[in-house]
Amino acid sequence: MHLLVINGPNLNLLGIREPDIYGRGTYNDLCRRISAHAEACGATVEFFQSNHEGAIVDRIQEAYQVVDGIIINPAAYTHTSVAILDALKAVAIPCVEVHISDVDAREAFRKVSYVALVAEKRFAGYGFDGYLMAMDYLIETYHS
Ligand code: CA2
Repeated sequence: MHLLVINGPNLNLLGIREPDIYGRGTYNDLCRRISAHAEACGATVEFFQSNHEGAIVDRIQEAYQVVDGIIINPAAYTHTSVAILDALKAVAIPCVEVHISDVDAREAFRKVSYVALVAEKRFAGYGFDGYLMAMDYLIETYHS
């Protein structure tokens, strides 16, 4: 199974600020943990991080007929982006939404998620483990 992990704006700054909310691990630490888990599961994984909505839309479109599952933390675009929602709908690739923090326990605006309208599952508030849980879900559900 070939998976794409997409991270949205400012997640490249993980470990630099707000460790009480997002932990002390860096973006590279996150990618290393996901890669190790993918290898243990016999899956392959590629990573994409961008601070730009259109770049994320482009990357989702490029995944069409190439990628078997998408794990996405759209960060702030979770709460605003119809464009990312539409791209995920268009490619029709099984998709799981991940948030490091428990978005439902924070400000009211973080309770809104456009991506939730297309994602099959959401893991929020589990820190980096949420990405691994998303991977397990996709492998259990779609690996034949
Ligand atoms: O909890 C999550 O994973 C979020 O997607 C993170 C987003 C936030 O806008 C969402 O509501 C929830 C923000 C990511 C910002 O990442 C930072 C990393 C280091 C320092 C500051 C921000």
